[in-house]
Amino acid sequence: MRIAFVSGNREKLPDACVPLGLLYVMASTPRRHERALFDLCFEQEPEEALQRWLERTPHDLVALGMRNVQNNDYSGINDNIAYYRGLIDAARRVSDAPIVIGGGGFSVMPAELMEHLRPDFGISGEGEQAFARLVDALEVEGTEGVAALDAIGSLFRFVGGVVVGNPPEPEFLVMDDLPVPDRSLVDDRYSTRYGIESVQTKRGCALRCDYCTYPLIEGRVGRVRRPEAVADEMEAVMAARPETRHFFIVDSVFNLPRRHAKNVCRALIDRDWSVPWTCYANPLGFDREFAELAVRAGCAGMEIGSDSGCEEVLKRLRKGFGTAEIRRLHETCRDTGLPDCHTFILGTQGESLGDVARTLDFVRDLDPFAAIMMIWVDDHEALEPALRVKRMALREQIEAMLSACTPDHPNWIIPPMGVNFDAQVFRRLRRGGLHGPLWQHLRGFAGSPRVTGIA
Ligand code: B12
Repeated sequence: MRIAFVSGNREKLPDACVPLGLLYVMASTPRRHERALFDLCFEQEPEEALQRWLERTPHDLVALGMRNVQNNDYSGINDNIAYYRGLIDAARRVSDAPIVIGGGGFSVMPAELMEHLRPDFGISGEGEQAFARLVDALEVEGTEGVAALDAIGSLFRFVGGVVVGNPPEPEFLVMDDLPVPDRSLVDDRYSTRYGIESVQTKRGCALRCDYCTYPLIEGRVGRVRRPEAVADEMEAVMAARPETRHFFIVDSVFNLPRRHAKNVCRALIDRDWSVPWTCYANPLGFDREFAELAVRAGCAGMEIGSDSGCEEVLKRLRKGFGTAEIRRLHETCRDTGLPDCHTFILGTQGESLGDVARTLDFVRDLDPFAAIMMIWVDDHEALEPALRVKRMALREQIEAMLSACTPDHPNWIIPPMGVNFDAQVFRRLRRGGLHGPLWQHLRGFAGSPRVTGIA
């Protein structure tokens, strides 16, 4: 079968991200199939570009990667759905091939997206095995073919006009069994313009944070890679793309399990690794030895989903840690010279304005290297009109509080209000030769602005 893989993602904030998930799926597609990749990230007119490419690329199946439903301030959900619907319609105008969609964005709301986007198939969660089995099943005709489709875990399709989703596979994939993504297929502009690469050291997150969608994508069962395989992959990326300036370890939380994270750091140290990298970290399982190893292994900073400075809110969000653990993490970072950036989400369900004020006080007192302030976005349609009005008023009050704080906190980033976060800031940052997350360039520990060129 000839498969046309299409990466739909065009988001470039905070960075353009290589289509790692789609590359994993491609790498696991049996060699007997022809595979071609088209990445829409840098296309000016994506629908037209897709049509032109499909017209000149013989194919029997279109495999579309959908990474994001939301954008950075979580305001763009409708835009992204309309965009992907436009891509599918455009493909249909020039191609009769079935369309299968998958990716992190698709996986967070697969049934709804099937309805909105109307592809032929959708695969939710890890795609490697399910996609390979779908390709096989599509080659089988009649009732046997239908039975083969029924047996594919997390496959969505229309049966009698209604969306039907198969139950997930009982087992998750073993990461060391998966072929490594082929970076030679990746557009040069990811490394030449943005300089950032992505690497995954494990899948699965056992944490139970109330709102989190990550387990929908990679499950709760942790599956780690051999640390040497991670280091091999990172070295291979540098050999192929020496212009790479930064890596992002895309694991949901890198430091859990702690032993694995330390071993990855040790594998990098053994190879005198020096290219900076960033990861997500959690106050649980964060100790001094890990921080020290990470610094020696080239870590340029860690992003922590601290979420709140209020004990009750942290409990309600089922974070599993309190403010004491956040403080301990910050002190460890400060003592080991590891920049820490904490994300806080203000105005979650049940949170009062007083709770928000307590969180802002907590952040001021904590004084982390950087803080990212998000405002909770409600699903307005699901709210009673009276509650909707109340929640909208709370949002306005939170915005007013944040506006009052910003002059004193140059190291606070507030994406929903465009504070220290818009396309222009990023353009100046990259033009100034600075790579990696923006927050790492905002200030030094002493509080003095480190980079003046971007303010
Ligand atoms: C690391 C990460 C980041 C890093 C990326 C750094 C980098 N250089 O790569 C940073 C911090 C920059 C980031 C930014 C954003 N992110 Co982010 N990110 C992640 C995270 C944790 C991992 C993504 C990843 O690379 N995974 C590893 C790859 C291998 O997995 P994968 O892409 O999911 O692919 C697998 C499956 O999805 C599937 N699959 C993938 N493609 C296809 C295609 C087909 C045809 C099929 C069948 C299957 C398939 O198979 C793959 C292999 O198993 C995920 C959450 C998560 N745990 O997955 C969120 C996530 C992808 N991000 C998300 C979002 C929204 C964003 C942002 C828009 C802003 C934000 N608010 O966070 C920006 C957009 C950036 C961009 N340019 O697109 C959402 C997307 C879904 C949604 N809710 O809209 C996620 C799911 C988190 C969430 N909130 O729910 N992100």
